[in-house]
Formats: sequence, C-alpha cells, structure tokens
Amino acid sequence: MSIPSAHVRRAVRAAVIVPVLASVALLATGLSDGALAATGSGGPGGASTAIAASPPAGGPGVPQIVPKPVSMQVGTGWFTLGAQARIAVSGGAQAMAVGHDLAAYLRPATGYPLPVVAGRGGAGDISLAVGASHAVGSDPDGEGYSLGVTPLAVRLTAGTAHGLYNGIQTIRQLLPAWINSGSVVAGPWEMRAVQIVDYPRYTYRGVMLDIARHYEPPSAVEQLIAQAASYKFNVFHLHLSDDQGFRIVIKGFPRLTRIGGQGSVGTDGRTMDPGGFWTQAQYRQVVAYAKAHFMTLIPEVDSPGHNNAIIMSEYDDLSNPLLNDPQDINCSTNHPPVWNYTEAVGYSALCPDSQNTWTIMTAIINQLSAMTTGPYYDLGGDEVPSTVLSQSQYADFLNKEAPIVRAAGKTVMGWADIAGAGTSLGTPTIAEYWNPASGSQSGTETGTEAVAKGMQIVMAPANHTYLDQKYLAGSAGNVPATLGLHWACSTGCDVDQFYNWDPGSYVNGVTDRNVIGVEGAMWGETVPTLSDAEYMVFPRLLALSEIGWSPAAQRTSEQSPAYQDFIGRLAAQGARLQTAGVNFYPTPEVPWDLDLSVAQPTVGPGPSIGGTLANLSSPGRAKSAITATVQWGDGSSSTGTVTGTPATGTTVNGLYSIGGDHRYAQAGVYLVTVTTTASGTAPASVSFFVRAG
Ligand code: TNX
Repeated sequence: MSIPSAHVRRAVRAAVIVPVLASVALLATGLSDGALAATGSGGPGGASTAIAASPPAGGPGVPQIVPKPVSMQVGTGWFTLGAQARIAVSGGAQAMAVGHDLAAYLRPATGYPLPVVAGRGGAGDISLAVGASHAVGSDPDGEGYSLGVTPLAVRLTAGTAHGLYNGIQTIRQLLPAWINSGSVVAGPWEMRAVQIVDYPRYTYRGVMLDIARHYEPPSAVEQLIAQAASYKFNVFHLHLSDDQGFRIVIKGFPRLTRIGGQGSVGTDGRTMDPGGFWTQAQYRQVVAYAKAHFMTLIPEVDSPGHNNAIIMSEYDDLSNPLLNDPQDINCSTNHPPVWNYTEAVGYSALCPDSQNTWTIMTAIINQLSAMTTGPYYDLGGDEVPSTVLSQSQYADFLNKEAPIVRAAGKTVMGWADIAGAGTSLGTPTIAEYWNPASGSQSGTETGTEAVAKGMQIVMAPANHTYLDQKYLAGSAGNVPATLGLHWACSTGCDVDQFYNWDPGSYVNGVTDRNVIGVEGAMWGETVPTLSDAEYMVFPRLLALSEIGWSPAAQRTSEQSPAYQDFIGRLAAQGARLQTAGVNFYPTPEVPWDLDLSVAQPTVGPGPSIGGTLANLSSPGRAKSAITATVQWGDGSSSTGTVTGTPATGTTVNGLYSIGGDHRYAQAGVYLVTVTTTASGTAPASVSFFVRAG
C-alpha cells in the first residue's frame, strides 16, 4: 500500500502538535524516503519526539462491519481523523445529542478535543445532518442513514436522529478497533473511503436480560444496553420477575421486594445465591439510559406462571390494607407455597379468580407502565402446565390482564403461548415465538395461532437465539463448564447456529408479513455475574444483530458464502470487544484477527530502545500460539516477547503486549516494524519511527 501524501502531511503535523516521549514514530507501511525526511524534519528539534501510529482498521481491504450494511461501495483513499477535526451537526437538538455521543465515543482513544458545532463542516470534519430529505428508501421506521467517507471529509445523513445514531455506530467500526479504548492510543485514525446506504430489515431488534433468576444491578444492565446499541439493537427487554426473584419496588407492596427480592437461583452447590432489587428511581434511570441509546425498554413481569416470588411475598401479607385474605392468589402445586431456588419451572401460578391477584397485578402494571417511556408491556404468559391452570383458566387470566395493560397505555406483548386456545387479547399484540420447532413440526402451533389471531411476531426460537444455551453439544465437556443450559441445543449453539436461520421462513405460515423482528434472550439461571453474561451473550449477539438488521441472505450452512463472509467480519470484532472491555467466548469457529497498535517504547539510555513496542488483540490464542518478530530498521531483527493475561474457563484472554530491546550501533532515525503471526489468520504488523541516541 502506498501512503497518500496528504496522509503523511497530516501525520507530520500531528507530530509537531503532540510531542510524546522520546522517539519519532509514524505509520510506516510503504512509507517513502521522502516521508522519512519529512518526518524527521517535522518533529520538534532537540532530543526527540514521538507520534506513534497503528495501521488502518482491517488493513487496506474492505471495512469489516457487523451488522452488514445494505450497500457499501469502497472508494479510493482514506480519511484521517485529525486533532483539529470537528463534529458539525445540522438538524436540531436530537441530532446535536447524537453529535455529542459521537464525540464521547471518539475522544478517549484519540485524545482529540473534537468540538461539536452547529452547521456544516469543512475539510477534515465529520458532518452529521438530519432532515426529511435525507430519509433512506425502504425504511419505514426512519432508522436508516447514508454515510460518505472521502479523503477530505466524512458526511453522515439520516431522516431521523435514530438513523444518525445507527450511522455513528458504523463510523466507529470504520475506525481502527482501538477507537474503543478508554485511554489514548496512538493514531493515525483512518477510515477507508466508502459510500454506505443502510437501513434495517426488521423493526424490532431485541435483547432480553433475566435479572430475576440472578440479580443484576442497573450498572450491569446499562453496560449491556450500550454494547447492544453499538450493534444497532433497538429493544431491551427486561425480565423483572420469575419464580426465584422479584426485582422492582412496587408502592403499596413492600414485601414484593423485601421478601421476593431476597434470593437468586443457587449455583456452586448453594441453595440460594444473593438477590437484590431496584428502586423505582433506578428503574427510571435505566429506562432513560436505554432511550438515550435509542433502545426501547420493555418491562416483563411474567404471569400467570413463573411467579412464585410474587406468591411467596403476598399470599400471607395479612396486614396489607390493599389486600383481603390473599391466600387465594396461590394456584401453585404447593399449598402453602414454598421457595424453590432451583431451575425448576412450571409449578407456580397466580389464580385468575382472586380479586387479590388483580389488586397486586394492577399495581405492578400501572406503576411499571407509568415509569416506562416505550409503548410495550410484556405480561409473560409462558409455560403454565394444564395441571397447574387449565387452558380456560390460563386464557381467562390473560383476557383479564390484557385490558389492564391497554388501560395503562401500553401494547400487550408476551411469549407466544399467549396465542393459545381461548385467549382474546386485542390488537395490536406482540407474540414472541420461542419454541425450537420449525416448519410445521409439533410445537409450531403457537406461531400459527399467533398469526391467526393477527398478532405481530418476534422470532426467538431457543435453538437459534437463547443466549443462555451452551456453545458446545451435550452436558459434558462444555465451554464454559459452569455456565449455560442445553435443552434447546443438542448439537451445540455456537455462532453458526445463531447465524444460519431465517426469521421470515422459520415456521410455515409465519412470514415477514407477521414477523416484526428477532430477540436474543439471556436467561439467568446459571449466570451469576455480568462477566458471565457477557461470555454467553458475545459473540452470538452479533450474529443476531445481522439477522435482525441486514437484508435476507442464504443463511443456511457453514459452507454458505453468507456465513463465510460473516465469520470474516466477526473476526474483526474481537479486538473491538476487547478494547471496549467486554468479556466474550472466543469461539474457535471464528479465525479471530490479530490486531496491533503501537505502544510507546522506552528510548535510551544512548541509542537503545526497549519495553513494550506494540499492543495486540488476539482473542482465544495462547501466548505460545503467537509469533512476534521485530525488525529494528538497521538490518537486524529479533523475536518479540508476548506477555499478558491468558484466558480462564469463563473469560477471554486479555490484550497482549509485544516487547523487545535493541541497542543501535549509532544514533539515528530507524523504522521499527513489529509483525505477529498465528496459524489460521493473516499476519499483522505495525511500524513506527524511532529516533535513538
Ligand atoms: C425457557 S421459553 C424459559 C425460561 C427459562 C429458559 C432457560 C420461555 C419463555 N421460558 O423460563 O429461563 O427456558 O433456557
């Protein structure tokens, strides 16, 4: 690759502006002698200065974006984000807020001020504009955007602020992976010239987190929201209540959290893990956080089954003035009810005929709805065996509950069981199809019943979307051993399984006329911590992002071109997750990229350099699987050392450091190149100038 002269000039200017340590370093691949001379003369005089450089994201090839844009044309050259760049915004307050989001994404790693200004930007700036005339075709929800990157400028336009927000997620992925770093990393920050027009296939692209089986604090949920938003998800479904825990304060019913929130499913041989609950202020804050990330938060309090926590809290709440002998709420198999902190399901139910049931449920629905800015309320409705409630009791329950939800101003959503015989929930109603059954197999009835009742459908077949399922087949030998269930995944549910299916043709008769989107469900029984949840969620959620966003493709097998293309792009995401501090399962299905950035070597004493030369992302590889070579620029080379934190059973390895030490025979400016290789992936290298002596 030859470096355009504009690039060299920018880098040299940066060298003058950013004096760092004691060497002069620049992007080197293909750097000409002229550039070397320019670099040498460009730095401040005296001892030495440094400006380090990493290579463009994905090398000189095509940007590796997930989810895949509808159309992308790769142009000529690169745009370099420089220290003087501004983010220029036209289109009002919401667009301005997205401009500030972009600045907040880009400032930590670049260290640039990136002022956000009103108006249209000039050369070297990133311009954002919202306006009806910028709407992208075939995009009824206004989530699309157009993005043009030239060597001169970046221009992002959209019909809505949400479209703009989706576009800035793409901008992040056009920059080197190290842009996600929380502290300053050496540039240059280059983006390949591209023209992108992009919009989603589906309206609803959701991720669900179960904080009932294991409590998670608001901060953990916010972290997941931020990550999901960066892959263009727009729904966060929060499973707030289940047999083992009730997680949100409801006024008038303090026992729901004091008793119902005290535990979580027991793991590691414990009967019960610690519980917890959110205040209403915390819930409101998370709703607002989601909204600021253009995600609709949907609360779910499962009913009439999956609610032993409610029953245990309230069946003997004899002093509550709102209740009247509430033992009649309990239609579970156990009388009196008993706590069960195992993974058991299908034993609890609230009674549809109890006035106390509706006093409690109305308070929950009204209070949650009032705090929720989005249009949906999820009433659950899954897995109530007819031995616990008859089908007519079950239908009766939902037929009473749905009008309460609608009266609270929300659209009813539930698991697709809600489409069963006898229910009449009105429209619109959203049914989430979770059964693994496909085609016209037994088990698909809930899908076809939902279509027959005019429901809109979110596709979440467990064997393609359940993020709590183990990656590998069987109950033994799983990765990781302690995490995950496997009831839906007899052949394992790794990335290929999450990618190779199509929501619009999965169940006969359930087509894109009815399907509004997809959702990945992170059930919490075996998952006690955020780190564990991330390990299960990533990288599979990225496959679902593409299922939900990108145009339909032949996603049929591991040999299909669509899957091979996806795996190649996913390989570039490992470094992005690592630099963002996200834990994930470095599945061997993905040939994870080697991705290097330049570090700051120690210079001196005399004409010597040493220490950490470069940082390396290499998910899933042991240090011993990586070969590092350093060419010192004086004709000599040596093996680089690879250090860093290896993987444990449930954490990805950390970033690695590449080190080396060298003494030059004489003072001078040298071009140092660090190259790493590993089997199954392309080598990576970075170069920088060092002024030694
Ligand atoms: C099924 S399918 C459930 C959840 C469990 C999950 C575990 C459905 C709507 N419910 O209650 O947590 O399986 O994989």
